[in-house]
Amino acid sequence: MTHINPQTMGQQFGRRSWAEPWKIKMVERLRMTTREERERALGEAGFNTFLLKSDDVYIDLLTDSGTGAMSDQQWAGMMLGDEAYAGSRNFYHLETAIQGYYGYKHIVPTHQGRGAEHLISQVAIKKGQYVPGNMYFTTTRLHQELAGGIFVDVIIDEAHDPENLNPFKGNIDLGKLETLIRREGAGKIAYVSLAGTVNMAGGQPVSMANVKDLRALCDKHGIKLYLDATRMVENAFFIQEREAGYANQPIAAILKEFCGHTDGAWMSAKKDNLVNIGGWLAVNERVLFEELRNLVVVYEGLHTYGGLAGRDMEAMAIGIAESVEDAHIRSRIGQVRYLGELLTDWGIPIVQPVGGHAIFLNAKAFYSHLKQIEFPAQTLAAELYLDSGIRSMERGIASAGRDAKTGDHYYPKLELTRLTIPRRVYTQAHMDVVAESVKAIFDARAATRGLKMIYEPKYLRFFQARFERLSAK
Ligand code: P71
Repeated sequence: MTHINPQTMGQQFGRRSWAEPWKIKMVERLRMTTREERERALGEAGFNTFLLKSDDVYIDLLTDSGTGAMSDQQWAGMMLGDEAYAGSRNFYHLETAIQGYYGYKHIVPTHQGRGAEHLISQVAIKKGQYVPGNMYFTTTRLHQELAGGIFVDVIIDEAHDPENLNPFKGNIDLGKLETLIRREGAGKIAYVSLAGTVNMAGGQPVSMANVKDLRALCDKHGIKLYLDATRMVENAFFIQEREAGYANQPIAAILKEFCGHTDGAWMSAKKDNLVNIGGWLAVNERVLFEELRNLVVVYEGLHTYGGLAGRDMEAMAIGIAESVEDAHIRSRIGQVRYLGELLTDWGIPIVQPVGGHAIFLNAKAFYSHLKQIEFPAQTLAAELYLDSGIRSMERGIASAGRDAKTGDHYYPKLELTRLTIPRRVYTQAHMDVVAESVKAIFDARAATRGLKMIYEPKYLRFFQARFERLSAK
C-alpha cells in the first residue's frame, strides 16, 4: 500500500456524514457464488434476471418492491392481526393511517399496486378514452389499455434526456396536456394519471407547482386527477430539498399538501409503505368509492381486506407512519445518492439527477457499440450478474414491449439498467461492492456482445422473455 488517506463517506463529498436512524436486530445470510456457478445460472435463466433463483443472487437490486426490511414495531404489529373475514380492526387502523397521512376520504385495500390499478382503470375509463400521464409504467399502462383506454405520454421532454439536470423531471407538460384536451375534447379524457417520482424516468420528482397548475387545468375542463402514490413520500423529499418555501416543512406536511391537489390515488404499498405485500386505492368522491368497493369483492376480496391478511394491514398502517419520518427518508435517499455519486465521479453514464429509489445506468451510452435491438440494458444486467452476483433490472426495449396495433417493438429513448435499492436492507459496504462491480464491467465494455430474444411472452414480456448471446461478428 503506497498511499492511505482514509475519508468518511461525508468527507469524500465535502459534507458531514449521515447514518441510518435504526440499528440491526436480525440478519439474513447471503450466498456467495463463483463465476462458473453464475454462468450456469444465467444460462438457465435465459439471460433474464427475472428468471434467476434468488439463492443464486448475492446483492439483489432487482427491485425496491416488497423487498424492504420491516421494523420491530411492524413485526410486533404482525402478531396483532385480526383475521376476521369482515371488519378486521387492522383495516380500520390502515384506513386511519391513509386518511391521516395522505388525506383521502375513502379507502379500498388491494393485494398490491396492480390490483388497485385494475379497479380504478375498470371504473374510471370508458373504451376509447385517453389517459394522459407522466411517462408510462408497465402495469399501469397495461391496465389502462385493458380497460379500453389509450395512454398518452405528456411528461416534459427533459424526462427523456438522461443528462438533463432539470430538478423536477417528472413534471407534466401542461402545453402537451392542453393540446390533447383541445384536440379530443374533455369528454374523451378519462382522467390525468400522475405518478410521484416517475419510475421509468429514473425516479424523477414532480414539483408542488406542477400539481397545483394541473389541478387548475383539470378543474377548468372538469377532468379528474388521480395519483400513483407508490413513491410519493420520496417525491416529498425532493420538494423539501429543491422547491422554494418547503425547506422547513416536514415530509408529512408536504405529502398531505400534494395529495390534497388530487382526487384520489392508487398505491403499491410494497415501496414507500415499507411492507412486503399490500396496496390500496383511495378516493374522495363517494359515488366512485361505492363502485370501487363493489368491484374489489369480485377481484381481490372483501372491502375490509382486499386480498390481504389482517396482519399485513397492521404492518402497513405502522409502515406508513414510519415512512414519513424525515430521518428515514433522508437516509433512504442518501444511500441511493451515495452510490450515484461514486459512479458519477468515475465517469459512468447514469441518469441525472439521481432519483429516489434507484440508480439507472444509461445502457445506450455504456454500450454505445450495441444497437438497441441487441438489448443493451438486458446485456448490462447480465454482465453485472456474471461479474459479482448483483441482480439488476432491464428498463429499456424489452420492458417497453410492442405497439398493439402495428406489432413493432417500441424503441424507448431511455435504455436503462436499474440498480434498485431496497429500503433498510443493505449497508454502505454493499454499495461500495456494487459500485466497483459496475466499474469493472464498464472498463471491459468494448468486448461485450449483445443479446437476441429467443422467446417472447404476449403480456409484460420482460418478466419471462429468454435471450441468447449474439455470436462474435
Ligand atoms: C418496480 C415495481 C414492481 C414491478 C412491476 C412491474 C414490472 C417489474 C417490477 C411497481 C409499480 C410502480 C409504480 C410506479 C405501480 C406499480 C405496480 N413497481 N406503480 O418498480 O413502480 O405495483 O408491483 O405492487 O403491483 O420494481 P405492484
